[in-house]
Amino acid sequence: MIDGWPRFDLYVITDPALSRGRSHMEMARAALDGGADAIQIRDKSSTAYNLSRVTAEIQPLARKFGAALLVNDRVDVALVAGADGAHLGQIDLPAREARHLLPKPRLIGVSAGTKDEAKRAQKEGADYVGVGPVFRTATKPGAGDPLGLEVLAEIAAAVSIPVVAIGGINIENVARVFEAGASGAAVISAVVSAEDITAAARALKRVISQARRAPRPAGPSP
Ligand code: TZP
Ligand code: MG
Repeated sequence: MIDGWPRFDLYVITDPALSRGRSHMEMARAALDGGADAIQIRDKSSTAYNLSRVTAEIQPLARKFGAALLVNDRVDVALVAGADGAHLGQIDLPAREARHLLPKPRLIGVSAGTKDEAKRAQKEGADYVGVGPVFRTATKPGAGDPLGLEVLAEIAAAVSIPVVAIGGINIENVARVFEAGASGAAVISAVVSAEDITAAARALKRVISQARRAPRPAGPSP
């Protein structure tokens, strides 16, 4: 496991529904070439068999790039495929139980849409929370209304584990999620639907690096 994890400046989710026909491996390779720090394999329609094979194939590549590889929803697949971790929604296995199957230093991420969900995920041992949708997105129709940057900032202030913002993030708005206190930006369409996945990831990474260097606006004094 790599020192300093989880550092998820740019977290790219490979969803074949939005990939213009490109495979998980093609998406992952191109995103890693563009500087993605983490890859999540997300495939709601795949069999466990295929998902575990694809994940096992991508893992050595992610390792070579020093990036984390996570599997959406499926702790079992992450485990057998040797992935670095799993990302779990509110209806997936609870983080505390998932941790028995994926002991540290493997990573467990949990989706949270409220402060309470984020705090519970932290208490249950999650390594990071995915918070969203921050902006409006057509990618996940049931994801609900956008939280907006203020709620993102409130959630980020309420937990000490990293907050990875998700939902409708693109080159125009990515800096704002870091200004709001996120430590990472997770994207699907802005990268995997781009004609040139590597260029899209690289451009986002450049803006993220600038945003990280910019001083944070002073918050309320303690
Ligand atoms: N969870 C909350 S919003 C979302 C997920 C998986 C979709 C993010 O996709 P996009 O294309 O980056 O808006
Ligand atoms: Mg899920």
